[in-house]
Amino acid sequence: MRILVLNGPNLNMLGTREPHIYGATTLADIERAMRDRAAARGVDIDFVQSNHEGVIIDTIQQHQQTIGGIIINPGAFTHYSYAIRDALSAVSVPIIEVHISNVYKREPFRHHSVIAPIATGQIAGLGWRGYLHALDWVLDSTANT
Ligand code: CA2
Repeated sequence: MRILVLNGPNLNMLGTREPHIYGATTLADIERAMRDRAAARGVDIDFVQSNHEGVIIDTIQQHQQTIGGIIINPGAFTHYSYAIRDALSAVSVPIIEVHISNVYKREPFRHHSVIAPIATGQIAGLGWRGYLHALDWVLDSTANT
């Protein structure tokens, strides 16, 4: 099985600024941890980051026939991208929305996700480990169904 892990705008900057919000872990660290966990569980991951809405949509469309789940941190697109929501809506695999920070403790504009209503579930505020929990959940739920 392959799992697509998608990260949206500015997440390539993790670990360089705002460590009080996002921690000191870089996106490369997260990718390494996820590849290790995926290998331990016998699955492959495709790990993609883009600052561009269209690239995220193209990636979803290109992978949709070959993946068993999507783990996505859409970054600020979370709060307003109906285009990414529509692309995800066309996919029939589990979709987990991940946020490193607890968006509900932050500015009001971060409290609303246009992705959440079409996602299988959401993890927010558990730091970079939220990605690993999302991966475990997708693999556990797929194994039990
Ligand atoms: O908490 C999250 O994971 C977010 O998806 C992160 C997004 C933010 O717009 C969402 O509301 C919540 C932003 C990521 C920006 O990350 C940076 C990290 C370090 C330096 C600059 C940006």
